[in-house]
Amino acid sequence: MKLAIQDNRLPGKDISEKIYNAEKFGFDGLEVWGHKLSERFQEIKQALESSKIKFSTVCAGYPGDLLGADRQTREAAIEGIKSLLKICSDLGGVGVITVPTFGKPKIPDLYPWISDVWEVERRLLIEECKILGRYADDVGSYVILEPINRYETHFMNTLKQGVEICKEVGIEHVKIMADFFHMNIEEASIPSSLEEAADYIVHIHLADSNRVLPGYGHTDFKEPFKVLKRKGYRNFMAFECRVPGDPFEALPKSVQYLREFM
Ligand code: LER
Ligand code: MN
Repeated sequence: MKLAIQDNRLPGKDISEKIYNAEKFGFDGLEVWGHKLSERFQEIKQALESSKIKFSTVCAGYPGDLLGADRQTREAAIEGIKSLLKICSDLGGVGVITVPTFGKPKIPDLYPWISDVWEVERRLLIEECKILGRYADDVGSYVILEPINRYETHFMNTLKQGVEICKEVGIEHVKIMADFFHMNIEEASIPSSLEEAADYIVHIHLADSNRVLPGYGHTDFKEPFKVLKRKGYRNFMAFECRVPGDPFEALPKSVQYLREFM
């Protein structure tokens, strides 16, 4: 179990200073947003070379929409994710966080073929994940499907729904992640859900119940971390949360708080 943080949560005038601060605060890894990542590739690579911080993950930021209504939108997402998978692999990271779609369904009701839109979306995503998964196998970084809470998407809200998709895709480099903020809304029990999905989890996002730093809300981290330890989880857990007050105080404090349960 290693702690990472998204670069936009870190203080610092540029990526080198942010990475320097991340190391000082006790983090092991860095997650970055995928938008225009090719333009930032060199500076990130260089900054990481003089630090103990490893590259963790790319968080979305690709164009299009995997469950968009037209082919152009879906192809843009597929090509965008492929290009991020390659960059992630070149930076030595785990994979690219992929949210199938945000908001309401865009695919029309296909009555009388399949009138359940969720089923059309599910089948479409499986085919897209097969294309992405074959490419991901080749470059060696994961397509990381992220279940998101119901207020952000109608599609794939729980770890179990994500695991079902991975099983149907059946390709090594298509897996899921677990985000503590979304799980706090959608899962009946965070430890039990982690336990059941453990074999498919390759990444984690950390936030407290209010999406502030761990330690600032009412989410229990002790029991879930026990499960992850028992299941042999070795990958990153990246902070995706608001940092209140002075980051030089709040970030190391939250790291220390979590380390007690790790
Ligand atoms: C969105 O709420 C989220 O959790 C991110 O990881 C994906 O953009
Ligand atoms: Mn997340």
